[in-house]
Amino acid sequence: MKREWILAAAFASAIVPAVALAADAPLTAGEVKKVDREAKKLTIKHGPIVNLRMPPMTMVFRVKDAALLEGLESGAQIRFRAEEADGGYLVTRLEKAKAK
Ligand SMILES: [Cu+2]
Repeated sequence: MKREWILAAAFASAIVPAVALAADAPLTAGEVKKVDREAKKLTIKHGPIVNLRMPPMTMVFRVKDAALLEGLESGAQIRFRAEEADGGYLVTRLEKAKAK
């Protein structure tokens, strides 16, 4: 019984962080610098992106779906999720940050 418990604890501590990173990484805060609806691209000044191990910077992302750009203007504060795809970075989730 005790041995099983130790194994379970070891398993959980090894697995949970990886799963949390993949599925449930926190959204990254950012400020929209430029919206290119035609090319489905977004320039974002972003904070650290945990799942991509990326430090804060301003860069261009492609967006998965043009609908993510709806009602978005430069200067907007957002929270977003980005993933690596096809040699670039793709925004897969985006929401407007709550007004301060
Ligand atoms: Cu970046």
